[in-house]
Amino acid sequence: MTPDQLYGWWLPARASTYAADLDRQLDVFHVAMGLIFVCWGAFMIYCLIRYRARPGVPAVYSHTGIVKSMIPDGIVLAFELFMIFVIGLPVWAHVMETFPEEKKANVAAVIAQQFAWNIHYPGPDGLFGRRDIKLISSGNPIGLDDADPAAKDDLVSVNQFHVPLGKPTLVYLSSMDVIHSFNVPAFRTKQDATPGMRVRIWFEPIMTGTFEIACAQLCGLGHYRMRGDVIVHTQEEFDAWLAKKQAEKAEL
Ligand SMILES: [Cu+2]
Repeated sequence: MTPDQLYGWWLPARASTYAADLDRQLDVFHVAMGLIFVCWGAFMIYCLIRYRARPGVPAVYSHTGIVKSMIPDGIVLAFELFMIFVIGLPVWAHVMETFPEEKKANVAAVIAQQFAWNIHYPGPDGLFGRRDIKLISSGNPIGLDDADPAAKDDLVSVNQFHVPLGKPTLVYLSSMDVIHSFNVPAFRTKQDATPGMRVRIWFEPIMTGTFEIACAQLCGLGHYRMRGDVIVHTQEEFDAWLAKKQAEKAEL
């Protein structure tokens, strides 16, 4: 897909398994809110006309009928609760609380910093090497401890997040400094990265291509340039990329 096709004048293309579900929520809620807006507006106009000031008709100050007047409120409230808990919650739970199994997923850690996305892949052993803030340098942006055996096969990239098609990617998201927000609009993925916390998020792409990562939390002067790419490969391409990177690392 060209960027024009990906990011048109409306929502971006739906490039993950849950994008369509979330978009449907957006549509349903907009229609429902529009309906409530029109109904309340019509009711207000009705009241303005029905109870307008007229010569010879005195105002009536009365508290009778308060229960009856609560009925429309109750109906709207029940409708809103239905929308949230019956329509909205299952999709929320699917996206935010139903995680893919680590064994069956592509696993990576994303460490946000002012103003870049560091991607840490555990390598073939599936174990993340130890990270130490004291080891951070320009050549070692995440402070990976090379003395740790689990770190030997780890890969690190900056702003380029390579993932395979056809399986979910599980991300351990954290931040080194301030609050950032990991946002991939085409996947409808968005999660704050908070210092001191490591949170899990996941997505499963449904097409190959390059999809923008944006920081969705104003995080400092360079916020605007805190962008990266998720590059979705076929599994074969992804394996080849991993092998190439491993070979490059072995040469160092
Ligand atoms: Cu940021």
